[in-house]
Amino acid sequence: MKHYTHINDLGNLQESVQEAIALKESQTKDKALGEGKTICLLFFNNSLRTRLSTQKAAQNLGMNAIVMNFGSEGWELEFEDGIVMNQNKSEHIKEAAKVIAQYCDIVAIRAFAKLESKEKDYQEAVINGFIKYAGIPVVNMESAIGHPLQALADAITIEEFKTKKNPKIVLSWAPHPKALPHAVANSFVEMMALQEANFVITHPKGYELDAKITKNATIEYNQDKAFKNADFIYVKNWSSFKDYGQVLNTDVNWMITADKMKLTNNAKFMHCLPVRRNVIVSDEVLDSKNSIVIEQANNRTFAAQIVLKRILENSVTSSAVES
Ligand code: SN0
Repeated sequence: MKHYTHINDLGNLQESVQEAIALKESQTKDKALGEGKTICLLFFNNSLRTRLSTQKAAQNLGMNAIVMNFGSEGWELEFEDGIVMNQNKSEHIKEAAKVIAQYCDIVAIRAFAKLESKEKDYQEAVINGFIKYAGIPVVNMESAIGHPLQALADAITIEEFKTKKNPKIVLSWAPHPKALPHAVANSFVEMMALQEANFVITHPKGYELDAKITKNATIEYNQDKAFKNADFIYVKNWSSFKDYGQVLNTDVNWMITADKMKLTNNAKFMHCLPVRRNVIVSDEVLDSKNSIVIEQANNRTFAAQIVLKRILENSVTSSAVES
């Protein structure tokens, strides 16, 4: 694997999930693989889990990690070609990416959707700019369209907690005061397409995700119906895709409560975090023994470690071929 921008880059998902679970028993067994190698983590947006777990994963593999909060500390980057840079943007991606690539072996990037223009967000200018100009492996730590590290951690968590071969897994929208990106939901749907499960998406009308991503998924607009006999409830807010970036609905009845969870088959509750208590989910559910959000967050380390390991192994093989 050269870059990790999408869950499909892994190849066989189940193999990666099993390898990640096995890794938990001996986290530093591949320490020699990353010795003398450096990863740069560039954040254009806030982070807690992604930053710490990816850094931890890199350290488990013997790598050095350099972290930069690019959004607040970097020069504002220009991504367009041939532009006269006489406005507020100080540095072009061409120089920035090439310079950064000299300091590290892998670059990992977080650059959320701005939710102002679908066309602009879908260009994925930041991540694609680095792929184009850096010439080193690029890892997606949540881009405009996807969050594949989260999706891999989710797959690991489901594998660990499922009690039957074909569990019912529900992705539910829940209300939020801010307009949030589609990335987490998109990658979850794409990951679920690679799993054996009875998968249902539930959200109010107007919150349909990109039809290209949900093309084979079942959508149920009645949340109560969707929750019936569910084994996992995965909750996430996202803004409208059709009315791009708009908050159309803040109906509190979509919040996940203990009563809603009673409709399920004693389902596990999942959320990528950070989560707004008593807006997305009631305290009662989040604090219940069925909530596995902390275990889910723990799996971010092993998801990142599998991804970095695959990239490091690939670079060892490609340099052996070159020499
Ligand atoms: C991000 C999102 O994509 O929805 C990151 C999730 C991993 N979440 C937020 O921005 C939540 C911010 C908030 O104020 O609740």
